[in-house]
Amino acid sequence: MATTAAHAAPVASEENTGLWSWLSTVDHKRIGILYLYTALFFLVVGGLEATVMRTQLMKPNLTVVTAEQFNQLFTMHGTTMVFLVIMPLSAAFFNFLIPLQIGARDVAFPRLNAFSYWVYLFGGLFITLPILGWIAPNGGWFGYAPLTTRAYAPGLNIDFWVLGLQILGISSLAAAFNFITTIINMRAPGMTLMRMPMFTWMSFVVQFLVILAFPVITIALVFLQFDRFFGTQFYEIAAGADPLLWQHLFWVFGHPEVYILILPAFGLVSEVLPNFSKKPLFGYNVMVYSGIMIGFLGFGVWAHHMFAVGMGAVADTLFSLTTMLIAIPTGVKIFNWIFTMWGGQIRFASPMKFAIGLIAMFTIGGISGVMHSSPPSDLQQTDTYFVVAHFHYVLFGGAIMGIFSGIYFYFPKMTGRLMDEGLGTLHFWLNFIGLNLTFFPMHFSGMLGMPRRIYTYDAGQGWELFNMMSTMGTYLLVVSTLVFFYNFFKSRVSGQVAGNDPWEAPTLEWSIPSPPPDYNFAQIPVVTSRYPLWDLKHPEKTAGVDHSSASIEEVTGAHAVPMHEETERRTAKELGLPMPFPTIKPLFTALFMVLMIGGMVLKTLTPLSVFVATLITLAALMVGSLYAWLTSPLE
Ligand code: HAS
Ligand code: CU
Repeated sequence: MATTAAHAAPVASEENTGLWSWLSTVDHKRIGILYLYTALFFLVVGGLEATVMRTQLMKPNLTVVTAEQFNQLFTMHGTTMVFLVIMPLSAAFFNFLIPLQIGARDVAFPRLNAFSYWVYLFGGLFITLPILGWIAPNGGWFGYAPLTTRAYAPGLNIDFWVLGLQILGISSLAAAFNFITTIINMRAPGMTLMRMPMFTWMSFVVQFLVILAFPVITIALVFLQFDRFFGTQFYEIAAGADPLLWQHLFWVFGHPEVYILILPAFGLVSEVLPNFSKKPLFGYNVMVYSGIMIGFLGFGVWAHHMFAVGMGAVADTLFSLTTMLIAIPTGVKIFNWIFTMWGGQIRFASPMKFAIGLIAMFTIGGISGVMHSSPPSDLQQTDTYFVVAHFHYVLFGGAIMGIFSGIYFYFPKMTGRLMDEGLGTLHFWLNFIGLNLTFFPMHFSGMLGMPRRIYTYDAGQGWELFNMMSTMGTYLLVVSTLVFFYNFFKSRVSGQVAGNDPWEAPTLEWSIPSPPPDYNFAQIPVVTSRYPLWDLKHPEKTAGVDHSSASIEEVTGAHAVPMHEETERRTAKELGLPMPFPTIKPLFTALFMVLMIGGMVLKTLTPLSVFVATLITLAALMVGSLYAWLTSPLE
């Protein structure tokens, strides 16, 4: 690793670092950091929920929580981890990294970006806080209607869920359009699509999955919202509704959603593995195409979540086949990562440990997925702990491991300091052992028939040992996460100073100071290959790699300006660069919008006149702040 004594201690990326500067920031890097901290906060919340559940299930017939409380815990654990932890952790990287990786000064719509974050924060609090009074959503993260209609779920619980997910969907959609526009329009000269770093590529695919999948759940939720609040009968079986309507809509969203969760992590490890093998990514083109294939196929498999509903042999067969097909592009990625490491100079630093952890753990989860893809096999496994084992291997062993890999890797770019290697190793091993101890036994308890979502069980069914192991594993995961947080906050203050490029990495983000100045690049780089910094510093590593997907003259009509490393730190003003004004208006628009949508809960609590008056007031405030936002100058 390049040592860093020569570099000065890191300075914050803007002169102003007070609270106000965070509330009003439109800088994509700061918004990324806000996403990171908020998602880590929700990780603690979701983790606590899981720990209480595992304590309840440690032994037969415990009474740590009631059945109703348990329902709320598993619903909120799933909802939190999917929508408030993994997606936003990915968003932290979209925000922080994409502009840096493509050589841009910001995202296409910086204020919309701030808006997305604030909607996420307020929406996340809206859906999470009710658990403090045990009135949280209790219908599972999939919220099956008609069980979630007013007739079967009269309380406020599901109202929080329906409205909360609507709010969070707005945040994801706004962000997706923002990143698609950014990637299409704001790449530096010479940064052709086929030269983009793999993280940006996988993120690009994910944004399309978001804009195609989220509208489907939005529609499903609008139906449910209308059934619950205004007496429509979209899910009312007695009135002729199809009992499977919700399941189809939910899983048409829900399956692409799982790839929305995993592809950013795949992108991150595709940055880490070449770096710590000191070799270009094996089969770059195939990696891009397999990511796109996963995205496409992901829309054609949703009914594998419904093999037990009796769709008939033809539908079951078709969905079984499409599901099996997904193993191919996914396997292609696994093998390409392994070939990337093959013959490389491997360094087992923390990011690399987690990346290799992903390869191993995700493969286990992927293979149990392929077992589910066969309907007769799935009928044995569905609604048991076997499924819980499957999706925790892909989500925790895959998505979370990949994100940890990314955090260790990009922490120096974000903060200017390195995380502690010893603590990182400890975190990795505790995490690795804890995760296997928690989730591997679930394959067995599941095969022995233990159903998902039960709050307790009787002794004598052969489940005791496996449940005890799972609970002990969970406690180990708590310890490992504490080690991570300790490392994170300690290194933030006193970690080794990193300098521009502590890992000797190949891509643009490592050419600028850490943390980067608010304008990112003093001079927009001209890119001539996929590995500009290696071409510059280690040409031997990229020798023989085909960089010729498009010539620089083709793209820019100009001759290449050689890339250089930026070391000076001047302000945007000194450089004469116009930067977007910070503004707090998107925060207010987000706040009033969340209050307006969330205010729907008043429908069953207050007289109609109060309800209508409140909603109209909040709508007026939202429109007012939106108007103020749209009419204020940009830069
Ligand atoms: Fe899944 C249920 C099938 C990937 C997440 N999945 C879930 C649920 C979640 C989830 C959250 O077919 C539960 C939802 C709920 O609450 O009910 N899943 C698959 C398949 C894949 C897969 C085939 N899942 C994911 C990823 C997730 C995720 C990624 C999140 C990050 N999943 C299912 C099915 C169900 C399901 C059913 C419903 C179960 C039920 O009854 O409820 C694939 O994308 C995995 C592909 C990856 C690999 C590993 C690498 C490939 C290599 C190539 C060689 C392998 C071969 C296969 C040729 C396969 C190394 C050999 C096969 C053997 C059996 C040996
Ligand atoms: Cu699926």
